[in-house]
Amino acid sequence: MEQTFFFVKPEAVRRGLVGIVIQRFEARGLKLKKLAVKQLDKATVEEHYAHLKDKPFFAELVETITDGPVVMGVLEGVDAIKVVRNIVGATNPLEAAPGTIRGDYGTVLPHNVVHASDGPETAEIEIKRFFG
Ligand code: IDP
Ligand code: MG
Repeated sequence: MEQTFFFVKPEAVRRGLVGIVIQRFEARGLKLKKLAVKQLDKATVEEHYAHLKDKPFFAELVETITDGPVVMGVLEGVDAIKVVRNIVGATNPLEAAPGTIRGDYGTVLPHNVVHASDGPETAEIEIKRFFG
């Protein structure tokens, strides 16, 4: 069993997509181990996206993740990190395959409905960062 971290981004929370996102994970057999609604602060989000700090869209990205509450959680299952990334789909909703969350509900970057950890090291760090 493996654990991974996700959050539904504020724009998608405002659009009422929380239930749909969690439904997709549960339907695939993943178990919710933790779940919380939280307004993230700027410092935490800047740390979370530090690998992108030199990108031209960094400020806008941080703004969109701090302009309302996220719904964040920990999921557990066999190969959970890879399975969740597959359910979530490609980063750019315009390129994400239909049937993926981003391919079905994403609009235009930086909005793409949901964040999910991309590997074992980041999953461990993110679970600690957001759930302590
Ligand atoms: P990921 O979310 O699929 O792991 P990352 O490359 O880690 O993708 O990027 C983190 C987030 O930054 C994306 O989910 C998206 O919200 C935003 N982002 C990535 N690339 C762009 C871009 O070219 N323009 C605007 N926002 C972007
Ligand atoms: Mg990423």
